[in-house]
Parts: sequence; C-alpha cells; structure tokens
Amino acid sequence: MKIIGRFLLAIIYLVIFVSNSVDSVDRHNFKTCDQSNFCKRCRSMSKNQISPFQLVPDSVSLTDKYLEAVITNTKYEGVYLRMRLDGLRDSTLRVRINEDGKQLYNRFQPVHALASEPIPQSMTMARNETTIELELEQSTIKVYITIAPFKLIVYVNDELAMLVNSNNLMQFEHYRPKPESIPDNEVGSWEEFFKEHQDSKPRGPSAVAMDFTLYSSSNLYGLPEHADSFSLKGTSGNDPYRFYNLDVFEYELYNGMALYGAVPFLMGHGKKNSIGIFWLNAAETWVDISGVKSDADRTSVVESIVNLVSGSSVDKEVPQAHFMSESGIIDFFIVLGPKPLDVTRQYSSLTGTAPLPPLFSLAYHQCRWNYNDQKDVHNVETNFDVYDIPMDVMWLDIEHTDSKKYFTWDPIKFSNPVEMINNLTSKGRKLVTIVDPHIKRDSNYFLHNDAISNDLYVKNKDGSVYEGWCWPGSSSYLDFLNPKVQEYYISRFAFNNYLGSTEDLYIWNDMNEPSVFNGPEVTMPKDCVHHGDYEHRDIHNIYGLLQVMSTYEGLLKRTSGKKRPFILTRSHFAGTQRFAAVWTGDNIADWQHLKISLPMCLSLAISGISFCGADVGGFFNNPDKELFIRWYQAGTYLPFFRGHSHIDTKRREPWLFDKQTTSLVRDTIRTRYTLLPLWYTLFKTHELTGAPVIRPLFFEFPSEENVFGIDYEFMVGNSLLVCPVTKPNVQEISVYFPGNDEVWYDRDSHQPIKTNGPIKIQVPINKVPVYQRGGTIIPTKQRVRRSSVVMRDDPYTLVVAIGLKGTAKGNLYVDDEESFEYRDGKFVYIEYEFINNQLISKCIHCNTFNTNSWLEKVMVVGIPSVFTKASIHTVEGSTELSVLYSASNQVLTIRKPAVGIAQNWTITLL
Ligand code: NBV
Repeated sequence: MKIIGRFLLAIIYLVIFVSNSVDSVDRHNFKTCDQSNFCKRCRSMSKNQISPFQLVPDSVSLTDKYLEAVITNTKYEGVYLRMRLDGLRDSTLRVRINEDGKQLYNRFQPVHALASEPIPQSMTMARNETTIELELEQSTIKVYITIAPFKLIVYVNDELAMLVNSNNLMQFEHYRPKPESIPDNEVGSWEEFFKEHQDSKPRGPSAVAMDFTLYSSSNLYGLPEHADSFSLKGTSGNDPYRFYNLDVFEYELYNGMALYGAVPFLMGHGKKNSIGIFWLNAAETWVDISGVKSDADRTSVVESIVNLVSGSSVDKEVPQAHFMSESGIIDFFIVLGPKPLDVTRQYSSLTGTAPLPPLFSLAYHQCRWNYNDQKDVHNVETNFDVYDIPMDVMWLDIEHTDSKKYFTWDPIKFSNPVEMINNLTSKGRKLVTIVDPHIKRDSNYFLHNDAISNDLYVKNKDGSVYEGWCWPGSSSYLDFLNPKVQEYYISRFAFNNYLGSTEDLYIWNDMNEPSVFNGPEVTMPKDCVHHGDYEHRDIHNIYGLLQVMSTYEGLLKRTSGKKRPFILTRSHFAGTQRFAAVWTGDNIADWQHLKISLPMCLSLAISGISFCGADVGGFFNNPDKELFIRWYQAGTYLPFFRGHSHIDTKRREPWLFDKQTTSLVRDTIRTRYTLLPLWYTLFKTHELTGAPVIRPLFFEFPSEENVFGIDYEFMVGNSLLVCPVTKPNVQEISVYFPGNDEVWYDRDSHQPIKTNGPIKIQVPINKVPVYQRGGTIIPTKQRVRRSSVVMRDDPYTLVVAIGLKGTAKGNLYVDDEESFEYRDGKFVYIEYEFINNQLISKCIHCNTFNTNSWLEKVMVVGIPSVFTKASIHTVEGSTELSVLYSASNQVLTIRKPAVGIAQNWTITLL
C-alpha cells in the first residue's frame, strides 16, 4: 500500500513539474511577507519608536583592530548582546552583533561565503558621554557610534555616507525558553503553518534586522537573484525583496519573489560616489527598499540630514534598506567605494573572485533535457561540424543516469561513456553531466548505502533521516555542512569512483536550493537538522553553495590540483563565484524572459558573480525563429553561453529551423569565438581585481544620471557597448550612447557615433547593435574553428578604435587555457597603446610561457586617410608592412605583422 501511495505521489509531482503548460507561477506555493511570521514582525516595527538597543557605556573597549561593546535591549531585562566593529583594509567596515555569553542555541555564521579572513585596519577612538568617534587609519573614514539608542553614522571625506539603525528598525530576538502558554501575539513565533505544512519552530523567535540609509546614493542595485529591473524599486505597498533559495516553477517577472539564489549584497550609487552593504546571513531574509529615485514619495537629502541632527528617525526619503533575517547573527560589511569599481573590488576582497575559467567554458555550450543516448550526442555534435557552427561542450541532463542515481550511467543508452567522451575530445570538445544533491533511497545504490552507514544525511528534528520527493522518487539529502560529508562527496569525483568519467567531464549542480517536490515551498522543512545542531532554517541559503564547494574540491582533487574545474550551479549565495558559474534557471521562451536575462545577469555581475547566463532560446516552450535568433545574438554577449531546452519542447539544434536561421545563429556563435581572447582577458582581470566582466553603463559613466536606470544595454568590459534586440518584429530600436566625450564605432560598419544620448538604430534580423568604444583596443581571433581548443595557437587580430584624442589602449592575457600553471607565472600579459600614430605592444609578463600564436592583423578604426604605409619595429629591426585603407569607413588594415604575440614591438603608421 505504502509503495503504491508513494508511486501515486511521484506521478502527481511529475505531472506538476513536467507539465509543459505555461501559466505563470503559482504564487500560492510561495509565502508572502505576511505569511512569514518573522517578516511580518520585523516589518511592522514602527519607524517612530525609539530603538530599545543601547550600548553599555563602560563596556566599550578598543583593541588596535576592533571595537567591542555590550548592547542591552531595554525591553528585556538581563538580555545582553555583544557588538564588535572591525575597521578593515580598503575602506571597509564590519559589524557583528551576537548574543552575549552562553546561548540557548548556537547562532549560525555562514563563513563559507568569505574567501579568507578580512584584513584589519587600525583605528583610533575618541569619546564623550553620548558618542564614540572612530577614525580608520590611512583613510578618510570616520564612524560615530551613538550610545542610546545605538546607531552608526559613517562619514567619508567629511561627507555623510551612511546611517545604520537610522529608522530604529534594529531587531535582535534572543533565544528564550518556550513559555508554558504562548501569548496570543507570539503564536506565530513558536509554530507556523503554510498550506499543509507545519513549521514546528522548536527554538522560537530568533529574527535579526537592521536598517541602513545611503545618503550619497540615488539608485540602489544588486540583491540578486530576482527577476526584476536592475535598478531596485521601492517596496512600499508590495512585499520586500525576498531571499529564500527556491525552485520556482515558471517564475514571474518584475517582482521581488525569491528565486534560486541569494546574494545579500546591495550597491548604492549616486553622481558622486558608490557604496555597498553586504548582509552576511544565510537564513530566509527580506529586504525593504525605499527612497530610491523612482519612488514618488522621495524627498530631498537635505531634509533628512536635518532630521538626523535633530535626533528623530529618518522618515524623509533617501535610499534606505531594511534587512530582516529569520535567524543567525547581525553581521554586515559596509564598503565605501567611492567609485563603482572600488565597491566591486572591496566586496570581492571579502567573498572572492571567480578563478580564471578554462577557456572552453567561455565558448558555446549545447544542452537539452535530454540528449537521448550516445548516438544522439554523436549526431548532434557531428552536425555542428556539418553546419560549420563552433561548439565546445555537450551536456547531459538527468536522463543519462541509471534511474536518477547520480554518478551512474544508463546502462543501455550510455553504455560506453568513456568512448563517448573521447569522441568529443578528439574534436577538442568536452562533456558536462548533471549531479543533483538529492539521493535516491534505493538499497542497490552505493551512495545511499554509504550515506546510511556513515550517517551523511540531513535529519528530521527527531533525529531520523529526512525523506523527501524529487526526481528519483523517495530521496534523502546529503548534509554538506558536515565535514565528513564534504570529504565523502569530494571523493565521489575521483576517476575510480565516478566510473565513466574522465578529465574532460565537468559538472552541473542543479536542484540544489534544495528542491523538494513535497516540501514547504518546494524545499526542505525549516525544522530539519544539520551537522552542528543547526536547523535548516539557519543555513538554507547556503545549501547550494556548500554542494558546489565540495564539487569544486572533487574536480580539483581528481587531477591533483592541476586542471581548472568547471561547474554550473542553479542555487547560489555570496561567494559562489569562487566555485561555479550560475544560470538564471527555468526561463520561458518568450521575449520578456529574453529581456530580463540582462538585468538578472547584471545584478549578479555587480554582486561578485560575473559568470552568468540564461538558457538561450528559453527553457520552457518553443521559440519561433525570430526569438531564437535574437536570443542567440544576446547570449553571445553574456558570459555563460548555453542553449538549453525542456524535455517536452521540440528539438531545436540551430539547423532545425530554416536556412536563414541556421546561418544567423552560426554567424553570432562564430562572433563569440572571435571574441574569446577578449572574454578571457576580462575574466583574468576579474580574477585579479573583482571588476565585473559585463557591467552596467554607470560603472563606466558614473556621473551620467541618464544611464543609472538603463538595463536594456550593458558593457562588456570597458570596451563594448551591447544593446541586444529583445522585442519582436522591430525595424529600429533606440540605443543610448553614454559619455559626452566619446566616440563609438559600430562593430559591423565601423561608422562612428559621437552623440551623447539615444539614437535610433536600424535592426534588421542580422543586426546586433554592438559598438566599440573609441580609445580601446580589443584582441580577437578571426579564424574560427570547430572548438576553442583547436584555436589555441591561432593568430590574433587587434582592433584599435581610435578615441577623440587620437589614442587607444587595451590588453591581452594568454596562457595554456586549462591548467593552474598560470598561478606559477606561466602566462603572457601584454599591454597595447596607440599614441602618436604608433601602436606599441609592451609585453609586461613574458618568457615564462611559450605561445605559438602570432599577430595576424591590426585594424585601426576611425583613422584619417593620410597613412599609406606602416612599418614594424622589433628587437630584430624594422620591416615594412602592407596596409589597406578603406575610405568609406576609415579603417586601416595592417596585414601580417607576423610577430610572435608575446613580443615587444612598435608599428608606426607612415
Ligand atoms: O534536470 C532537468 C531540469 C533541467 O533541465 C533544468 O535546467 C533545471 O533548471 N531541472 C531544472 C529539473 C526540472 C525542471 C522542470
């Protein structure tokens, strides 16, 4: 009976999840703030109350690195909190507040998000009866702490930058014994129901909250993952932005509902400077936003400063954010910029940058749920060659396994995986297989047996193993918080454990929110228990991060640390960039979903996660050919570029439409391959500096207010302006050209555009509006082949776009594209400069890495017709070069300089 019941349940869930009907999301499956009791409690706190939190004056002490003090909650006698404020290197502050002394339960701290221990910066202190003044050494930062109530006031360069607890919305619900009878107003704090699910909340209320006012900002950004505009909207009258990693079926656009990932990083930007807040908490979190530029009720900054000085709360509107988390401690970082790239550098020095990806992962990926068998894989990849479309990676979804048992292969359909992989690698291609975190409860599955005998699963609150439903049917979930589980999981990727895998197989971690079909909000119950006696409630948002951390270590270890791993993950948290690329999950093949992929990836990019993409073509439903083409054109310019589709959709490999579609998709994928040297160099720069690989216009034009709200176009590095067509059936679109001192060159026609502002651009179906910024030099490879690996030694073409001052700059990074040897110095780094009609190649880091690549061509765009010749000068002497000038578009082509790429040389135009 039990088995039949389970079977029926499984069928019901499969019907729900595999159904191909595209209604929008079923909102009733997901909580509103009102249905999430702690959110309701925190949100209903009044801005006009006086905060009950006060410093105990005698408790304040300063070591040379941090300040410590005890905070009391005047509403509860005998409740003490301990606050620690650290001054950190590079204009960063950190504040932690936890319960003081022995706690009833440990409060979870998601240190996994941090790349390393932040580096302290000395501070000096002065104080009087009401205020403590801190000054960070080697900076212009001053922090004032008021004693009663506790507030922080942060000044940069003597200008007010931020106020903390500005509206008295700080909250810290200390753990307390459960009362015998629960007062009416506390009922939801000790037990909560959602649909048929009970959250037993055995530990009672434990919420923490804080509000921030960002004085120098006009717009707020970040807080991914939400399917919303890039510039955040005020939440008054709506729900706050929610962070609770969830598998949301057919997610809706333009709202703050939770999605697969949570990066509680907020960036504020105004004409003069940028600032950031990182709220380090892995529990369910909601963020209210107000006072942003788009809000009608916003009033002036001046008025609110008056309020501040007069001691009242900041009830007038400047940008404000109110973070509310269900449990954990108060732990936040403030990064003080002042420029956008300073903020991303400061934030990524906390949570890390993405290690340089293997080059193939920046090329084109072909996925589908599912490629049916080895023959299918072979046919698809061969057709890429037949149709002359480059492709680097084939992907296998869940059906490749033996009955959804990860790390296994379907014995009939994929009977010889090594042969399949080797066929791919013979053409320079790779394979990615999916590995989800749920484990089939099957006594014939080694992984389940190991997990039972070694006690590796997440538990129910009564200590029994938690059981939920997912693809394999009855499943349990590895507790990745447990070091024993981590060690075990890492070992699964060893070649002798993951049979059929080779060095050329990489990993896709999906469903890792974790997705539980029969769980509350399609995830794990909050009262489940993890290693260290933490509730699932405390750690929920880092579950996926923990899985990818172990996957990464596993891939690293299988080659003894030699080869770079590649992992794609759906669930993510702050810090995920150190291990995996992220995609925006199960989107829909419609124009709105194409459009939203830009702000979604931009929000991730400024929040540390540059390696982002969306399912090209749309996951659910069938794109028509116009949408399909436009999606490939847009995907060409997002960092992660993968076509993917749902099992119920029509097959849609690029040759399955008509000839024109195949040809246009081919063109755009080939363009991607020509630009791989640029992408690779940008990822290298990202690894070193945290600079986002794609970025919003305000990063490059921070004082141009018109661009603050733009999210339909973006920059690739500092050189390409991209405005993909995301509307059907349009003849022209409006492209905004930023900067009043700039010239932009159309990448196809090379025509210059000097206007600052919007311009109408004709967009026939073959047109992708992409412009190179005058003053930049980009490295390309023009000989496109079937995969990036076979292009490794190919020659380069430099595209020099002359700026208004007649100069240009760029750079190029080269290494073996797959190993970690670059960390031992085996790479080439070159800087290019065009000045006084000379192009100079300065090899900054050379000689430790041998490359056979050479310089095939230089295109100088935007140059007047006076030059008829060129000569190249190297250590070996000077040689004359042939040039070709096209007067119609002012492009001078210098052919075959034929110098090795890692050399110093100067080309002089004559
Ligand atoms: O593994 C199947 C799919 C996968 O193709 C998709 O990319 C993931 O986001 N997976 C979700 C599970 C079910 C989707 C309805």
